[in-house]
Amino acid sequence: MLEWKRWKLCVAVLMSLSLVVVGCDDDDDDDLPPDVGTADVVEDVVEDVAEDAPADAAEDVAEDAAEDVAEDVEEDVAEDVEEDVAEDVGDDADATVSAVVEVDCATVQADQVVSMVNIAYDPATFTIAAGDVVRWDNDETSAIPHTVTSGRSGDADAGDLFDSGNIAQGESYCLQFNQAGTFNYYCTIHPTQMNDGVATVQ
Ligand SMILES: [Cu+2]
Repeated sequence: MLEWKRWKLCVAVLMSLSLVVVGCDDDDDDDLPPDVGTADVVEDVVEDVAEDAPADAAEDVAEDAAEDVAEDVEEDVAEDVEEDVAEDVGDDADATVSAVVEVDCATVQADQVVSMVNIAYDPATFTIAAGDVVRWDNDETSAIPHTVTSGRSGDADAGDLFDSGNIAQGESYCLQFNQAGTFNYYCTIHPTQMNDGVATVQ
């Protein structure tokens, strides 16, 4: 009987020990975060990442687009400035060239007429306004040609600004003076008699 009692006592002790162990396990389980909670956290993180990803991508695209636009604008502005400068330079060059321009006597009204007769300009000297047109008529009674040539006989740059070439009897030559200044002219065929032309443009 003594052996039986001891055995029962042993069982009772073991059972109570196992209860303590089970109790400890329960306590440990309560302390650990529940599995469901962990899943929720993972889900939230995944959601956040998913939500942030499109936003980040959109931000990147917006940044890239802004950079591209800024670069394009810079390039366009630089190109426009270059074009404008080129145009202005071209305009200035044209303006210099167009200080005096040949025009068709048939299509313009002359503001000043100079007769070339008896191997002389009449009048040789005159004053006009900028933009005025001058017409030289060869009114010789015989076949004597004349020219209207810029400068004076012997000038190194004679004829550089304008040169009519031969104007035959009965023909005319027209020039438009677009800039103020004093413009000498002479006849290359009669450099002694006709070396006194002066067009003063105010
Ligand atoms: Cu002449």
